[in-house]
Amino acid sequence: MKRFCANREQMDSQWRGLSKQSVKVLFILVLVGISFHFFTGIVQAESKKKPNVVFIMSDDHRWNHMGFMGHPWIQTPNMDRMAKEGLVFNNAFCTTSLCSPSRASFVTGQYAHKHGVTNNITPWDNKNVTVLELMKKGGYKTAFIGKWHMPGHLPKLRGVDRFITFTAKTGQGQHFDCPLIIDGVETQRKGKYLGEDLTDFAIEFINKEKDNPFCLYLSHKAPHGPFKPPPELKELYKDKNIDHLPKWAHRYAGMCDGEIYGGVLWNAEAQYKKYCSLITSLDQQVGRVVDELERLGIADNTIVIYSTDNGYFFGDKGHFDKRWAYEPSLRIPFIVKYPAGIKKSGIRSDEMILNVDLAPTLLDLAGLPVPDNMDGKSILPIIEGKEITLRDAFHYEFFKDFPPYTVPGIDAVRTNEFLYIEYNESRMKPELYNIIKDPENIHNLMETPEGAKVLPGLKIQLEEYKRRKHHG
Ligand SMILES: [Ca+2]
Repeated sequence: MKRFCANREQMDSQWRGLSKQSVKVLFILVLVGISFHFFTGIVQAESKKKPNVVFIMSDDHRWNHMGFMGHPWIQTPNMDRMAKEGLVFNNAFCTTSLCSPSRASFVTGQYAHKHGVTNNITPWDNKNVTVLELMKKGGYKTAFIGKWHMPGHLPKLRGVDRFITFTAKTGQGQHFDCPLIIDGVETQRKGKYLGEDLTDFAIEFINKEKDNPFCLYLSHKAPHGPFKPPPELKELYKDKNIDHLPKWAHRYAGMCDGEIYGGVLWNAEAQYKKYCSLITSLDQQVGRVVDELERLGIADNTIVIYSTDNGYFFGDKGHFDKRWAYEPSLRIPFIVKYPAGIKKSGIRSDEMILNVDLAPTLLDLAGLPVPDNMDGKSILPIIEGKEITLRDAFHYEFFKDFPPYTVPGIDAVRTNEFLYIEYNESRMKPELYNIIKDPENIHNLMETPEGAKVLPGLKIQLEEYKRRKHHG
């Protein structure tokens, strides 16, 4: 018994001794385990963290008016840097070259004939589902900041944590002192320059949501007319010449094609320089957003896309503004900066991409399903360096505009080589151009041997587009 007790005491003592050692060991093991699990968790969470999205849209930015595109004097250092560090799409197009229809196409991924905003006076139907709504459902914090410019009442936009916009001048806004509707409350903004004001709100949103996946849709008015740059940039280009513009952009050009206002009364040269100054001011605002992402240390996992709603004529074929189905009107800039996703920076893609591709691309990026009723396709594989062909042609549509605009309804097919245009309810005859040989769309190939070779195929293609347009 004693022995037993002695043994027991010994055992107890040994057990107590062992117990202390074991507790230490266990404690260390648990600590190591917890730490390992904790840090692994962080790494996994970081690696699985959904990318943030910043889409910066401008208004009427002619596709080649950036320094990196070879413009002789325009200053766009921030866009140039985006191009250098990111990916530029050489062949990006809008499916309708007009503000409201194209904006609705960007935000819904659908053609105008589907989302219903066919021109600047047909109302936005709030049954339309926006990409922001889908991103919100997918766990993103979302904001629409800037120019909404859809006809009809300002919608109670679903799926946005912030909605800052304006209704001034029928949704066009104004570059100075533009009242904003901030989450439904109209607020005076005396002394503010719109581009800067919107960017301030964008930066505020980014800072607030920097730890969440967020999707910011920042929609600028610039460089849309009236061309009113900030005072410090007003004279920036006064000593530059406009020799690089098409001859029709010069003084008397506007007298052709009924464009007297654009060419003569409007003083194209002075207006053009202000337009370019506006682009430079826009570039500064783009730079502020990109810099802020870097300052916050979230630039790597944030995709920044810069584009515009439609192209812009500056005297090409005697036209100013947009709407027509010619190259300067169809083409839009499209730059992507996404350090974590782009395998090789500073490259150009020749893939044909469209405004309707934005929404499916963002959903794809977020790992969310793309609804069947979206017309666009995700360009994410191209961004990630995969060799794929999305399409080799697209349908351009334009719905008859209202007075004083005289542009008729248009259906056109644009392939990589040809542009075939038909006009609706108009006496204007079809036109056909070889894009490669004739990028300025001067030589109509209708009723020529070259045209006769390709016309049948293009007509079949366009008929198919029109069938889908009218019958879904
Ligand atoms: Ca526009």
